[in-house]
Amino acid sequence: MPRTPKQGRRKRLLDIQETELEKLKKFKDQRVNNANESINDNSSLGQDNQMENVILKEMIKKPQNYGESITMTNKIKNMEPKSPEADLSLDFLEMPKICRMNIITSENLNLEYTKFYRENEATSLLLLCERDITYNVGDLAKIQMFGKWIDIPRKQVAYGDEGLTYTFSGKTLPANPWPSFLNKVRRQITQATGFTFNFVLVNRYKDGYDYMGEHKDDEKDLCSGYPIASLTCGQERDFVFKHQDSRGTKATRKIDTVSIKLEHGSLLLMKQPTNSFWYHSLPQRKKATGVRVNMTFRKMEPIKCKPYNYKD
Ligand SMILES: O=C(O)CCC(=O)C(=O)O
Repeated sequence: MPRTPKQGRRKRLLDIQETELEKLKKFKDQRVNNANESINDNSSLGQDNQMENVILKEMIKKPQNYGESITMTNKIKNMEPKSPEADLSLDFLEMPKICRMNIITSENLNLEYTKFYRENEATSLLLLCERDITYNVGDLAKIQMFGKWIDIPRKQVAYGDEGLTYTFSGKTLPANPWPSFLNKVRRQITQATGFTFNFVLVNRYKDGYDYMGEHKDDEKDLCSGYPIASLTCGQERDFVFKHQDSRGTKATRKIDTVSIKLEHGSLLLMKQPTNSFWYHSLPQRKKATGVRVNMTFRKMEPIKCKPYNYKD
């Protein structure tokens, strides 16, 4: 008997989950083996290899090239956000056993980059985001640019500890309570990096037409000098850093732009003094067709957060 559209959609979702589960089982076993092998192979790591999670740091000479591109899953295009049929579990999000941080530097640029989640986990996280995140609309989805209020060219929402807000581009965003899956991601990033975070800004780019313009994350309500951890899932996109002295028509020196392809499941740590000297942006890439969700985990200074006023 032919399926109704609803039954068809339900079947597609079940198929996706079944395949993901099978792949995950295989991948989980393999990763435990790999992790054990790598730890055994690196006996010279000293104390670190006694820890449950090992952080390795590697210097990258050429920051441009970060491996094969990931074709974004088309699955989510068929999936309705908050679909009651989708029963994704947090067990998908396993802590990486080995975290190899690639160090990317230039003048006053201090970044660390790693493929944090494997493909399957990153896809599950993306599916969870697509299902469970409700993005801001109306005034909360506008920012001020050259005195005019405009709709942001993407979707955005913030989560964090009670009472925190983030004020930028003339707008104060309140933190919604942590959903459990984002709390888990936050804990895992802390375990891997050693840094704690009390706030996350989530940006969703429906395709390569959505973007984020050049800016610095140097607002007063951020804990000064503290790193920002940027986790990406979905469509791979270029993330571009430009030194403030080398920007636009008023450039006083030539400093090479640093462009990083942020892969599905990747983690970028922006450490000080990067945000005092470098602007960053996610430019349009019109050939990119997939959805991308980015989470920037931040540490806000509670006493510096503006109270949220619903008239803001
Ligand atoms: O989506 C991205 O990777 C850009 C995020 C970003 O620049 C920000 O949240 O300040």
